[in-house]
Amino acid sequence: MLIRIPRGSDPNSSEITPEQVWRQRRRFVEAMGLAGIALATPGLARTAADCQKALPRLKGVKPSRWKVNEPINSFRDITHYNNFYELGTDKRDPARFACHLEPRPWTVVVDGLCERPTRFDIDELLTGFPLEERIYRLRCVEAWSMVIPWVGFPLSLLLDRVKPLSSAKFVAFESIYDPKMLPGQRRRVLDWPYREGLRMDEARHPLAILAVGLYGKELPRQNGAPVRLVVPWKYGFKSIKSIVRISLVEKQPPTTWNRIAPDEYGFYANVNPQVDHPRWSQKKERRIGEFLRRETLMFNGYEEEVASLYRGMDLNRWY
Ligand SMILES: Nc1nc2c(c(=O)[nH]1)N[C@H]1C(S)=C(S)[C@@H](COP(=O)(O)O)O[C@H]1N2
Ligand SMILES: [Mo]
Repeated sequence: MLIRIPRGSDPNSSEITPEQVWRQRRRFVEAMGLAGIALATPGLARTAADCQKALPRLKGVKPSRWKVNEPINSFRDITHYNNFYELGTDKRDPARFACHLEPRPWTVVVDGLCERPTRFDIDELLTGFPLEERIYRLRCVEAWSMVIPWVGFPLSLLLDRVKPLSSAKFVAFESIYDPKMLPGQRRRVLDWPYREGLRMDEARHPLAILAVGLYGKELPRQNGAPVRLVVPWKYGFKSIKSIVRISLVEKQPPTTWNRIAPDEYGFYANVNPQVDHPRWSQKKERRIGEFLRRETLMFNGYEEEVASLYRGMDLNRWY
């Protein structure tokens, strides 16, 4: 995401050194800041490459009819160009700091307006639900995109287990909050923990999945291990990573980006080439690994499946 992150540096230093040198130095100092924090914690004994090698292959994964007929991005691209602010704000930071995130032990609490609030151990999620491969486009609001072979299961199956009450109109999601594990959380770049939300009918749509893997293996940490949401018709920021809580609620829940910049990031965040972001056009996107930009598709190419969810809504207003 593009935000103006408050910086602590002295504004006058730009007068002393040429602008570019100053910028480079500032970037270096920032990178060192995170690396410095990182070195002080045990995770860095392993390199990101070690963590990736150790990813177990998921068992019993079935192919699904959901596959985009476009080249799939490489494992390298998918794991080295990430947005995961808990692990740093640069696209390369999540890979560098990935090892800090320890995906076991892990529980996901599902609670709120339901008959059977439940704590799921992550391994119950891996073995207790039918895993499918879903090859989806992921389109970031920053105008780049990728095609990713996720492994996961429909979110609706998890919701069924807890038996939502009829008063539950929205689903709220919360990422892990643990500044010891997540060096990026030691700075207030965002209002931690990261939060997202869906309307109940969106959450129950068959395209919305909880992903527990990609390329047939457990999720790499930088992609949101051990479990993250994937809502392919919406901008990537809705696809919240490293989830620890899913709550059924009556009112539209607050979401991280909407709270930071409500005029830029709406609750709905449906991919919409016809509605410009206040600071740039949404008409085109750069597929990572390609040179020419592509036309962005309405609802990220899933119009036929999801347009009915928004019938009658003014998408200029409900962006
Ligand atoms: N917890 C958390 N989830 C997050 C983010 C984040 O910073 N923190 N970034 C979002 C954004 S903006 C995008 S584009 C996608 C990127 O997912 P990927 O790195 O697996 O491609 O994750 C989303 N989920
Ligand atoms: Mo994004």
